[in-house]
Amino acid sequence: MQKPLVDYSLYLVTDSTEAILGERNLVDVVEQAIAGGVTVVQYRDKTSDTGVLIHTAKELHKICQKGNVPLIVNDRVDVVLAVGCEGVHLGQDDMDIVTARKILGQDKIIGATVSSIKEAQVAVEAGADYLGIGTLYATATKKDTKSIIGINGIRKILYYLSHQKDDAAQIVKSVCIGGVNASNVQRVRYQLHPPSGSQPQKVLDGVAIVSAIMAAEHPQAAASHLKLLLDTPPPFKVKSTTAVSIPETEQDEINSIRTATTKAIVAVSNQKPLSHNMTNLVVQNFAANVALCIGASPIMSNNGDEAPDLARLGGGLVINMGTATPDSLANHQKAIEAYNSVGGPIVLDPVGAGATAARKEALAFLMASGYFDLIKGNEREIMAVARASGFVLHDSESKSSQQRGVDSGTSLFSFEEKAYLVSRIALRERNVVLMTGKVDIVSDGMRTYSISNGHSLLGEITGSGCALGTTLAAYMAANPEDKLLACVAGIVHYDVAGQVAGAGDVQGPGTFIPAFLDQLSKTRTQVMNKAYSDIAFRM
Ligand code: 3NM
Repeated sequence: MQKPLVDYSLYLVTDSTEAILGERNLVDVVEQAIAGGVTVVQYRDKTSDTGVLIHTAKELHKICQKGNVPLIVNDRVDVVLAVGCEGVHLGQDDMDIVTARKILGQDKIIGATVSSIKEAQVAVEAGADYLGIGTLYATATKKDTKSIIGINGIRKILYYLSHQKDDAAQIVKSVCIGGVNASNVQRVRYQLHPPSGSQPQKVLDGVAIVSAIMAAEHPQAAASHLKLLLDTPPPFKVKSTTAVSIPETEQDEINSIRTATTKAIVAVSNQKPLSHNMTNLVVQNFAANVALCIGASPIMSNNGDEAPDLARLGGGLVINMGTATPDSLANHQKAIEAYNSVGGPIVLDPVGAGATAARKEALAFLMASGYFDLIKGNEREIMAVARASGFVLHDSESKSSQQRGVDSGTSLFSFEEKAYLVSRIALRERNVVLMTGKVDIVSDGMRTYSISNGHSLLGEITGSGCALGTTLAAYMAANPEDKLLACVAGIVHYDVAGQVAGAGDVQGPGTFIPAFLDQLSKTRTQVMNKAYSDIAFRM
């Protein structure tokens, strides 16, 4: 017998516990999952006696063979031998791979759980056929996982493997595991594929899933939905179809940004895109007024259940973490799924993300829940995002970046350092990142721009940062072909209006608000009427 060629794309790991399987029959559930398109099955049962394990594995093997899908048994080399199935999956505390290989021979598949470069190196050298890399995200299915390594931890292991000279590292297959479900599977795959034009790198061969299939009410439908998601490019990617070209000279670049900005402002006015805000009470009124003034259509709804209907209207969503609670997070999660599934742009505004442990957790939860086209925040907030994205900041930076309120505080970094951090996060998250401040820095990882318009009074009124999120959601919705330039246009519109309003006849923050709203609307009308000869913005 030859080692089977395995399609690892949708790898089901079973679970026989009450919490996941309930009263249902394991073999029935797995049979449905195979009918839905699962490509490999791992029988994982940590508690049953050997007799039960062998009996169940035999039953599973029959249906796997019928569906032409390999069966792998977790931990138990003896059960693999007794049943004659295709392979074994070994955790770090299980039998070592070399011994298992001696017992099972060359024709069986051996997989290994790894969560670090060192473990990956050991497993590959010992001859593992595939690696189960995790834990990607915290999961209720397995609470005693060693470490949550996130997208970045997985990326590091794949990067390490790509750069090894030996064949074993090149041919070893990989799946990720931990918290993968229908709402994040496309983003996980997308973020683990390097952007085109960058160095070639190993990509994941599949995703390993327990609860999103095993605990689903209809395992067949759940599996086929996941398979469809894996087989189709993510909607947030499909919508941005224009290839991004970078002009040759700086002047050409500025000119092209001016043209794009004018076009984007007109597009928002013409399309009146919905700006759906899930935000805190403090800023709702102001943000809704800002949306109207820039030409968008605001809706302030924190109810996740109506997000799917709203997402179909083609607008953008703002998730503002200002007053995050377990209830609001559950609503946010539903909305993220709804917008991600139709490719509607989402802005994450991690308000005060560095201030408390609860907010740091909320940020990690949201970043695991879906794909954000734009993450915007002040310096402290973006540093919290950097940490959630897997950057290791030095202790001194971490301590001094402890946020007190939601205000921005004094700067810790030079402009160059900030620009570098912003572009690195954008590259890692494969999205647009904006750090607001005296000078706004925005990047998609390839192109980084700074915009130094605006006015100090913008920092003295509540909600100006949140309403910029409202603006940018509408801008990205109306200008999906290049989200970075859509954001630049929105920032320019917003900041120039602030600059002109602040330079006018205002007495202070109170009179600044109406003057600012007037200017937002005037700028737009003038651009629409072509009366605005040139937008005087500084890049
Ligand atoms: N192993 P779900 S995480 C079986 O990190 C298992 O090694 C993990 O379950 C690891 O898909 C995990 O329901 C459970 O999140 C994954």
